[in-house]
Amino acid sequence: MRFYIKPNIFEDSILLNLKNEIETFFQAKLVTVESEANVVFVLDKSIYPGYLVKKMNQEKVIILAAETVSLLQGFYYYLLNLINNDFNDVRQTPNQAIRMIDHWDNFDGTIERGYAGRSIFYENNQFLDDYNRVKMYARMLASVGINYIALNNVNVHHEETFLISAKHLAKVKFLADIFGKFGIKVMLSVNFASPIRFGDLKTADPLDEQVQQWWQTRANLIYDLIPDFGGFLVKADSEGEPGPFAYGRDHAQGANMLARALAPHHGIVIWRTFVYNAHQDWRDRTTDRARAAYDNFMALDGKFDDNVTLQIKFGPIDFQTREPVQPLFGALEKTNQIIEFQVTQEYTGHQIDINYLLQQWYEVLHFDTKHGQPELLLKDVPQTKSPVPQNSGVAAVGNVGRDDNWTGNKLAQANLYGFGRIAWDADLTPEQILSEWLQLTFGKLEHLDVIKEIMLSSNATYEAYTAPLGVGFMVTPQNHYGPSIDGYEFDRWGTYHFADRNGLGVDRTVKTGTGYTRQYADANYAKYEDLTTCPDELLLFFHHVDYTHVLHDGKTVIQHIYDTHFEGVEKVKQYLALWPQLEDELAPIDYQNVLEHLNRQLKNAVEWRDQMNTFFYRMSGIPDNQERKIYA
Ligand code: GCW
Repeated sequence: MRFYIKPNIFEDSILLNLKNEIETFFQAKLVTVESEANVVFVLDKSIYPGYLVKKMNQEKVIILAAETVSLLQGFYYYLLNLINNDFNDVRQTPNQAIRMIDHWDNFDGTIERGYAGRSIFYENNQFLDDYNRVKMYARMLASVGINYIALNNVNVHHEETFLISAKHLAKVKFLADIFGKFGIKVMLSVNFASPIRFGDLKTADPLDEQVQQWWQTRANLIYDLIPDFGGFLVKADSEGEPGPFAYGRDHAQGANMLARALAPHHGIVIWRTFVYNAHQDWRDRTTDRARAAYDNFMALDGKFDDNVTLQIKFGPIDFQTREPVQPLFGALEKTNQIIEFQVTQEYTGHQIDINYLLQQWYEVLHFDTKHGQPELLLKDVPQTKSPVPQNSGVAAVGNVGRDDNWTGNKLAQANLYGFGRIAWDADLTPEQILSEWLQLTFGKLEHLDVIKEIMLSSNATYEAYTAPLGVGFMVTPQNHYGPSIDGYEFDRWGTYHFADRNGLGVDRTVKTGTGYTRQYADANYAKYEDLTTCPDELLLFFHHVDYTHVLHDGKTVIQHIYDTHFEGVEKVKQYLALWPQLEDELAPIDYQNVLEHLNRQLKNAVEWRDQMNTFFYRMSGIPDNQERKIYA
C-alpha cells in the first residue's frame, strides 16, 4: 500500500499525525509522487463536513475533506473497510457536531462510577503523564469520530478546582496536545464557586463585575497556554455543587457569564440540566424529580448565549435501564443542546453484567418527540433545534480505566466503540455496530453467532431481572449494583416506587398525579396519560396500578414481575452454557475474563430474582401461576 498526502507539508499537527499514523500502521514511508500512490488524501475545501471516499479504480482510492481532522477520520474509515476490502464511493457526514466523552475521573485517581480500575490520567493528586496510554486512548476515540473530551469529574472537588490554575495547566496542556493531534478538543469541568475557592473573591455572583473579570483573566491564562482549549463543562446547583441559585440568579445568567469569558477565544460552555431537588420528602407526592429539568430550563429557552450548550440527560431521571425520553427535547427551540448518555454502567450492571447498551441508545435516538411534521426524532433534535448547530451534539460518560483491557469486562468495550459510531451515524443498527466491533476486536470467529446472541439480548436480559416496567431504581444505595428494593424508597433523592399491598408505580398523570406527562408534546402526552395507551415497558414510570392490572400481552403486573425475573436468570444461565463454545477461538485472557464476569452476573441475577419475587409476593399475597420457587 502506498500513501500520499496532498499538500505534503505538515505544519498542522493533525496532518502530521495522519502521516505518523499511516507510517505506524503500514510500516512504510509516504511516497513523494502522487501518481505512485494508491491511497491519496486530499484537502479539499468543498468537502465539508466529514469526508468523501472515491474509488478511482481497483488500485486507487482518494479520500477528500476540508478539514485535517476529517482526513484522519477518513483514514480510520479506510482501515475499517480494508479488513472487508470493501471500497465504494461514500460521502460520510456526521449526524452530530459535538461527539463527546465525559470523564468522571478525580485527581486522586478514583473514578466516580468507574468500573475498570483507576484513572488513566491521574493518581494521588498528580498527573500520570502516561503518554503512550493516553495516545492509544486518543486514537481509539478518534477512530470512531469523537471530537471533544472532558478530563475531570463534573463533581469538582477541592484539588480539581485548581486544574484551571497555573500550577496544573502545563499538565493539562500535555494532555490537550495528545488529544489535539487526534482532532479531539479538551474541556475541563469547573467549579462555579472558583473565585471564592481560589481565595480571590468573597462571591461567585455571575452579575458581579469582579467575578466576570476573574473568569475573563482565567480564560486568558488558559488560552495563552492551550489555544485550542474546548471550554468548560459545568454541573451547577446540583447534588451539592455550587451554582447561580445561591445569588438569586438563574442558570442562563450563570452560564452566560462563563460563556462571555470564553467567547473571545472561541470556547464553549457546556451546562448540565441535571438540576433537581435532592432533599425531597417521600411523603410529598407533589414534588416530582422527573419534572425538574423541564421546570428549571424551559422558561430559559432563548436566554443562553450562542456559545452555551445545555447538556441534557436522555431521560428525566438518571440513566436508568428504562426511562422515557426527556421532554425538553423538541420543546426547546432556541437553545443549543447536547444529549447525554452513560457508557459507564452505573445503573446497568457495573461492567460485571454484560449489557450491550446500543439497543437502548438506538431506541432512544429514534424516539419521536412529536414536535415536528411528520416526525421529529430525538437524533435530529440537536442539529435542527439548536440555533448554532455546530455547538450541539451528543456526550456520554466514558467507561475506561487502567484495567489491562480498558473496560473491566472485555465486552463493555463495544459500548464505547458503539457510542462513537452512533454519535456519527444514529442509523447504524446495534447489529451492524456489533459486527464491526467483533471483527475489529477478535477477527474472524467461527462462533460469531454465539457472541452476537449473547450481546444482542443482553440489554433486555438485564432489564428483565432488575426493576420492572420502567419503575427504576430499587438498586443498592450509593453503589447502584444489585437489588435493594426499598433502598431509596424513603430517602431524599426523589427515587420512589410507592409499592404497597395493592400495587406500585408513580402516578405522573395530569389527572391524578404529578402532571409530568403534560411536559410532552400533545400526542405523547395523550399516549402516556392514558393507561390503555401507555407502553407497558414504561407503565410504572407513569402510573400507579394494582398488581392485578392487566398488561397488553394479557399478563397481570405481578405475573410479569415473576416471569421476567425467572426468565432473566435462565437467560444468564444460557449465556454461561453457550460461552464455552468460544474457548478455543478467543485469547485465553479474554475468554476467562468474560466467563468470570458471567459467573458474577449469574449471582447478581439470582439475587435480583429472589429479592424481587419475595418482596412482591409478600406485598401482594398473589402466588406465581406456575408455582415456581419463591422464598416466602
Ligand atoms: O446519578 C448521579 C450519579 C452521580 C453523578 C450524577 C451526575 C457525577 O450517581 O455519581 O455525579 O448522577 O450525573 O452528575
